[in-house]
Amino acid sequence: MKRIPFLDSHTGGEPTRLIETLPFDLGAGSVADKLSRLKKDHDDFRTTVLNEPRGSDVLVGALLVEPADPTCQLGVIYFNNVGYLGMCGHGTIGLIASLAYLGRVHPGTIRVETPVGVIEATLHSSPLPEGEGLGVRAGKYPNKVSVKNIPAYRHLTHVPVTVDGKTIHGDVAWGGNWFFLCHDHGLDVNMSNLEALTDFSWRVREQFTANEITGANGADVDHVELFASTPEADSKSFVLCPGKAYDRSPCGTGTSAKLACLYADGKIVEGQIWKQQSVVGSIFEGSVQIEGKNIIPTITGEAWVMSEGTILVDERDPFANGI
Ligand code: PYC
Repeated sequence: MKRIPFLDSHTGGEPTRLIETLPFDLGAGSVADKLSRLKKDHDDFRTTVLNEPRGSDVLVGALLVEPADPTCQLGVIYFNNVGYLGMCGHGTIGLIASLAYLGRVHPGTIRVETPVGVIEATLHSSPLPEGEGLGVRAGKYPNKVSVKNIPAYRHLTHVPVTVDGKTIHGDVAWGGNWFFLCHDHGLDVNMSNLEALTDFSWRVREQFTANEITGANGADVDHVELFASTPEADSKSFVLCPGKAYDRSPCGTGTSAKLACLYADGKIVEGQIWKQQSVVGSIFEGSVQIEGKNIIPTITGEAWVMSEGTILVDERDPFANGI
C-alpha cells in the first residue's frame, strides 16, 4: 500500500491539494524538466491524487519539488483533472497559506520556481497577535498572499468567434496560462446560469481548436473567461478551465491576463488596484508594475486550509489510479 499525505485548502472557493511526497524520483534539473518527466513517465500520479474517486474535476494539485534556481525557496508543479498548468494564481495563494498553517513559511517574500518562470509570493502578516498560537496546527495562521506573477501580455485583439450563428469577440492573452477573454457574450454571469456558461464557453473553446486560433508558438488557448459588470467589484467573471470545471476563484492567471489587456488599452495605470470577482462572489485584488517592456501583474487573495489526510493506493484496487 502506497501512502501519500495531502493538505487541502481553498482560495476564494477554488481548492488546492498540496502534495509533498512522491513515490518516485523526478531527477535533477529545472522545475520545467521535472514537469516533463512527470508528464511522460508518471502521469498516473496526477490522476491518482486528483481524480475521482478520491478527488474531483474541480481540484488543482500543487506538487512541491526542489527548485533548480538558487534564488528560490520552493519549486511547484500545478496540475488538474486533465493535465498540467503553467502557473496557478489561486494555487500559489493556497500553497503559501498551507505552508503557513504548517509553520513552514513566515510573513515575507518567498521566491517560487514554476515551469513557466519564477514568481514571488508575499505572505502578509496575520492580523492576529504575533507569536504564540501562530503556525503549526494552531488553527491561526496568516492566510493573505500576494503573488507577483511572470510577465503577462495580450497576444491577439478582438478575435471573432462564431458559436451557433452568434459572433462574439475577445482577446487572447497570457497570464501564466492561455486565455480567451470575452465581454460581448450576452450571458448572465451568475450561479443560476452555470450550465449555460459552461456549455457556451466549451463551445467557444472548440471553435478555437477547429479554427486553429492559438496562443504564441501554437499553444492551446485552453481557458475561457466571460466578463460582466457587478456593483461589488470592477468586474465579475466566469472562467472555464481545460477539464470543463469552472474556477470558483477569480482565477489568478486569468486576472493577470485581464490586467495585461486593461493596461494595453489604457484602462488602468501602474499600481492601480483592480478588483476581480468570481462567479461564486470571491474577490482578488490585482495591479500591474511595469518593468522595462514587461507588464508584471500582482494578485492578492486569501486561502483557508480545510482538510488533511493520506491517500492510500492499494494495487488490487481497479481504480487505484483514479477514473
Ligand atoms: O488561479 O491561476 C489560477 C487558476 C488557473 C486554473 C485554476 N485557477
